[in-house]
Amino acid sequence: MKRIRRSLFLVAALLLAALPVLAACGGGGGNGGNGGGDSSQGAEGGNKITITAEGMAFDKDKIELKKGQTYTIELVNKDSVAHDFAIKDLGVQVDLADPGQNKSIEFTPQQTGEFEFICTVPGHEATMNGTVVVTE
Ligand SMILES: [Cu+2]
Repeated sequence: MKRIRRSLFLVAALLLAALPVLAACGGGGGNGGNGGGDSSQGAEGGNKITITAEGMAFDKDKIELKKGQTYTIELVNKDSVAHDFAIKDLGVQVDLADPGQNKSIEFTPQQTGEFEFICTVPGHEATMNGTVVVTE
């Protein structure tokens, strides 16, 4: 009896000693996983702006950007006539996209404020326009 008790005590003591080590390992692994998820989201998720042109209109009338962040602006032309996309005050000009074409540029806003975006094809600005809002 005495021997069995002693060995049980030893096993219990060993388990208790090992628990903090196991807990520390588990916590470290979890944090590493979270960090990886965040960084991949920043690279792909928020920085692509897709603007679709269809029926002589853009699908957005407001685009919100952060100063100093780099964006890819993609114009998707689902209309039956050619369109482009420009923010003249910021020097942004996406090339003319024929029907069914996509055109894109990279752009990093360097100033805050509200700026008008339009399609520069003559006669289109009346229905193809909106506002870009750049904040800190
Ligand atoms: Cu147009």
